[in-house]
Amino acid sequence: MTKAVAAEELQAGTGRSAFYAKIDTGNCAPLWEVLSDLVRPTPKTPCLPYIWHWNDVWPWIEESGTLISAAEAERRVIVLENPGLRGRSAVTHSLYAGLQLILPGEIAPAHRHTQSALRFILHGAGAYTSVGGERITMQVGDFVITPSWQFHDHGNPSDEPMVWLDGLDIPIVELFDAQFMERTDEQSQLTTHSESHHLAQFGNTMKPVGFEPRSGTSPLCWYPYERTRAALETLKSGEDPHPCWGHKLQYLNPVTGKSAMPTIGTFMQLLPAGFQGKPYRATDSTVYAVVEGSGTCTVNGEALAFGPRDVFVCPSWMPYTLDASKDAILFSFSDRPVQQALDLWRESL
Ligand code: GTQ
Repeated sequence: MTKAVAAEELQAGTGRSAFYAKIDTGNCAPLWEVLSDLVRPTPKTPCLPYIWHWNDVWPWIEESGTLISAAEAERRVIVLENPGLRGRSAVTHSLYAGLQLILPGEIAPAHRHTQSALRFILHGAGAYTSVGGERITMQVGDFVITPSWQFHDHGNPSDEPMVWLDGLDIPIVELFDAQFMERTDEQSQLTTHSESHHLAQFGNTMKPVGFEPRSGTSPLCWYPYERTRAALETLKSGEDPHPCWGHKLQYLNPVTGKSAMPTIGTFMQLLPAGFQGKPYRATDSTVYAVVEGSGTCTVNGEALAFGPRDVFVCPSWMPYTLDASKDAILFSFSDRPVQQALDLWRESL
């Protein structure tokens, strides 16, 4: 091939497809065809803004209770699948969410897995989860942690159905192919501690002398709503709300001062009635659950009107605003601690 012909071919791009086909047989591919998709000026996510209204999903949750028991299902959960990620059991690109129903008298048997889980209680009172030898009876608005590789079982000795939002790092653990899970013969674990033992140990900005953390997850597995709500009310009466997020607190591991869970950041915020938030965006796609009040989240121009027990998603880097018509209290979670640990997290406001 002469130099002149080579230059012409180069210009026209002929000969490339034959080359691609040739290297394809050896599991090789040309970067330049995909580079601009791989290394982008700003984030691109398959995750879409979406809201699950409680009134729409509650009949389906109830119906699931007539079709399968908690024992047979192991966990009777309606998975919240992001419309941009259907079939992948993902609420955002990195996290999983579902609505778990446990009926009076039921037990969801003990198991453990490397995935970490959070429970955020939406409906009912009196069901418990046992974790680390402590049986935690849950109320609406409580945030409960199931740390990685800790046995946990759930039960409902009350006389009403209970529903909570499960948030797990399933897609993150899947990315690393680091999944393990185990069952045990015992249906429910022996309880060695009273309900508020860990709260007494770690819930007062103190810790037992001699305590050394064995993992990054908070040794305090239960953050009762009563306390969180009281804190937000105090902030509301004592300071101006932040222009984007109102009064917002992050749940912490009281021993390390870091995020309560190593892979999932968890937050609770109060938007005072009449609040009209300024636009905000961050690289952590965020799942919100409404505890009280109502308002509108506008994501990329799309208005999501929310009320109690609704769950909605704000995807990575899409600007969104939060407005409240009545005092609104929102729980939220995202992969922020993972992004921060990897020097990836960014926000703009
Ligand atoms: O409660 O252990 O929503 O293992 C998904 C997987 C809940 C649980 C889910 C689980 C659990």
